[in-house]
Amino acid sequence: MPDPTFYVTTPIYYVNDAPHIGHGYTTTIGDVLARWHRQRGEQVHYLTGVDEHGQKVLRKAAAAGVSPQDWVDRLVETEWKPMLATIDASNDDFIRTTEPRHARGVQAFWERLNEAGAVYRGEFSGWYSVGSEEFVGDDDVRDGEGDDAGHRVSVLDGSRVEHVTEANYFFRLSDFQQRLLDFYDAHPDFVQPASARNEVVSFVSRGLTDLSISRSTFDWGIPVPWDDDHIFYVWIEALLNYVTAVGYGQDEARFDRLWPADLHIVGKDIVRFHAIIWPAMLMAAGLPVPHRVFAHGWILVGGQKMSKSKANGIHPDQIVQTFGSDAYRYYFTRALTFGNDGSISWEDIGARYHAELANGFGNLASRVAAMIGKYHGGVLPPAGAGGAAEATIVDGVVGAVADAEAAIDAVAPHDAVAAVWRVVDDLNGYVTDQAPWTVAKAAADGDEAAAERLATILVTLAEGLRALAVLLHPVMPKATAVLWDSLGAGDAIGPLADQRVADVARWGQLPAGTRVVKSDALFPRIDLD
Ligand code: ME8
Repeated sequence: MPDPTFYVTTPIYYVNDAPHIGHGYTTTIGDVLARWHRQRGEQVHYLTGVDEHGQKVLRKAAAAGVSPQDWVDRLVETEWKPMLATIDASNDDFIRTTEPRHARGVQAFWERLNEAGAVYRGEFSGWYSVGSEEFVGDDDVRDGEGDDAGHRVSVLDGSRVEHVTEANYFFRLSDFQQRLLDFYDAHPDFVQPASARNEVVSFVSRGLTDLSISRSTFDWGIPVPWDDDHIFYVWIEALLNYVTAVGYGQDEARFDRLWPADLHIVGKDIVRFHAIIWPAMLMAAGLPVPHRVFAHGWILVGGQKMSKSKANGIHPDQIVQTFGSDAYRYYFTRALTFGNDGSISWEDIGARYHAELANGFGNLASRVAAMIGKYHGGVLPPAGAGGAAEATIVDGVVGAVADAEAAIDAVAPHDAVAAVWRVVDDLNGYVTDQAPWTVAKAAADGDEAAAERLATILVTLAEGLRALAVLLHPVMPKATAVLWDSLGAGDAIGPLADQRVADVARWGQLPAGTRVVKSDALFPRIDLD
């Protein structure tokens, strides 16, 4: 049996501008899930990338006085790829929609739908929002206010709309209403969380109109193969990145192995595209539909949605430079409930950094290594028989693993970290309760039972840290690698990346004689003034 595959994606982001922590957020959560699934032994494929076509990018390039291709080439190299390194993303691929592999797959896909009669030629006359690259129905526009006075805006997201009339090709989306409703019924977990599912089901229940799939008034896009005067509408080619990146139309064996995707992670702004238009396109092509679309909420700064167009966009670099990439990843995974909106602030990041990372986890790691150094010369002793306190620690790890696994399956990474953090708290409580320094004094005075007890305590703590290094590796890859080395686990057990979640609670993996060396502080205190 080959290892099961887990194919997870982020949206592909528009390269009209630099990334901010909203993009960093989606990518971080995707990365935590990808790393966790790798630690289960699954064949993970984690895809992210950029959406390079559309009028938003075109206009930005024009305003900068460069060609759109030059604009995207520059931003991808100077901003978007570096962002992935900044947050320590472990994506397996990065797709750009200007790549030939994408254009070929897009053209093959729509050629197939055109030949199947799912496409017709018509005229579009209505509203278009360049901000959200979306056609907006007459009932969904209103008069703008403030800066937008004198313009019409979309009620969906407040972006300005323009009236366009152009010859277009249309996809018979309206044919799919019942099939989609039946599909949502048969697959209650397809769109999550419940708020997103309700939005989607009620939208489809009201009826669907056919969708314009081409544009004919500018030429920054992928050409429609059967009509040179048209390019594809940006969304209906962008969605196809999820299949063109894994071999659609080019490497059928690879495509069959990876498709359908297990999970599309998206922000709630784009759930309709992913849960209505995308499955309908796939159904029309006779292709399997992804297993799950999970929509997360907004990161709010000062109570407002952060966005590229507002001045409140924070770049991931700004946080990573102060706190490091591990703390960045930890904060966004732990502090926000995935699926809900959540406010962030520098004060909150600093408070969690010190309370949870520096004092809670980092201090535990350094105390344990220091005690093994002080009482046993940095060499792990053989453990004596454990008692009730040790059994509680082991049971706690077993429970944490089970709860974290369930949380990962439910796409609740915040709950997974909270479950693992119970082990941090248990171990800190265990140190206080067992007071190894007192036991060490008795052992030094020649009490043999105390010497054995001390050994048991130290080994229990080292094993507990070993478990934490594995369980927290998906969230904090750097600090856990330092901890792993400090525990001598690389030599004694093997590379951290090869450890399996299923083995974490198996005690006794660090043999007597393992050299434990105190590392630099995992999370040094930071002067936030
Ligand atoms: O929509 N909070 O690209 P985009 C949390 N190209 N997440 C946020 C956020 C915020 N304040 N702001 C943005 C597009 N995001 C299309 C996608 S996919 C085939 C095409 C995240 O650059 C969130 O994931 O506008 C949201 O869905 C995405 O960025 C939108 O990125």
